[in-house]
Amino acid sequence: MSTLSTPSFLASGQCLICDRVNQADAVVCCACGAPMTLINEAIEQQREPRIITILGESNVGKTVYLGFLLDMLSKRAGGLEAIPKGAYSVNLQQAVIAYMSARQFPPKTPLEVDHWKWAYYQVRRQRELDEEWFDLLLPDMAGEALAEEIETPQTYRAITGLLSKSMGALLLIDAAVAASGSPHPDYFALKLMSYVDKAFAIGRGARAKNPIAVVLCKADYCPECFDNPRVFAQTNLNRLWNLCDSRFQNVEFFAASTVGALGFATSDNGQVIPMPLHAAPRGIMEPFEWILGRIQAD
Ligand SMILES: Nc1nc2c(ncn2[C@@H]2O[C@H](COP(=O)(O)OP(=O)(O)OP(=O)(O)O)[C@@H](O)[C@H]2O)c(=O)[nH]1
Ligand SMILES: [Mg+2]
Ligand SMILES: [Zn+2]
Repeated sequence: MSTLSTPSFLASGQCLICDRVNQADAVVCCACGAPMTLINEAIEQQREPRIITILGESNVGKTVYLGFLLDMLSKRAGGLEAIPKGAYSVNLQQAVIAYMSARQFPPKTPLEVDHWKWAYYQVRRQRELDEEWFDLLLPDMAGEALAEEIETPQTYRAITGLLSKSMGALLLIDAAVAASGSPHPDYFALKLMSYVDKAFAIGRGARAKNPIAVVLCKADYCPECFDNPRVFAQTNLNRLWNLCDSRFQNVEFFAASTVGALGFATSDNGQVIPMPLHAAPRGIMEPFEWILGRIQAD
């Protein structure tokens, strides 16, 4: 039996995400659906994990991005040493890499919170061995759940809880759709950031401090994103740009893409499906490293 006691920041059986106290044998939190295994990890490390939330509409590429990010972390990209905690932390990257190797994109993330994948990682800079480890919790939520939560706050207690506890966020946007002239990604991001503003607010009128990396995904469709993501955002996502400028102190813009070449196939029902012919991750680590730097500087 473990001799470790519950750390002071947690009550016994308290959910790490929404703070509800659950029965000792609960598998998922009865209030928000988050897995209770996360608590065991916090108890073992005796440290509260720092949460970085990946936000974005359905189909922007959250699952693919996070899968590649975790995989690169476990290969020590960016001079970071990262250790996954528990098999559940490896499931997401394994699934994404397996699909991509089979020249397919992974399926949509299910709406139900207990089907989301949560990655719990211990991270530190490899070269600075005297540097302390810190724990990161990176959940992969469903974009449709997030959309419902924004329209009707508190629908998904896991999202409400996650944002109120997040140290930082990655906001993913479909750059290809924005570049085509559609205002839709800009409006969605505007709603999302006004929701985030409430969660991160530090006082009336003050601009939120938590770092937010805006990631322009699928930049392989519009490579000009890579040249100057800020200019791209100011031009194609002007409403979002203005809100960030008014309400957030710590925002940076990045471009990312995961595929080198795409092929297209037709499904049985006549739908055209993109197929990743080969994976070529680009710009995946930069937003994450930027957030880490900001969080550690605090
Ligand atoms: N060209 C290109 N397409 C991408 C890239 N990443 C994702 N996609 C496409 O975007 C689709 C959705 O990616 P997901 O990662 O499943 O999106 P998601 O944000 O997790 O969506 P939900 O799970 O519904 O919230 C994929 O099926 C691909 O068609 C990329 O880097 N380049
Ligand atoms: Mg997904
Ligand atoms: Zn909970």
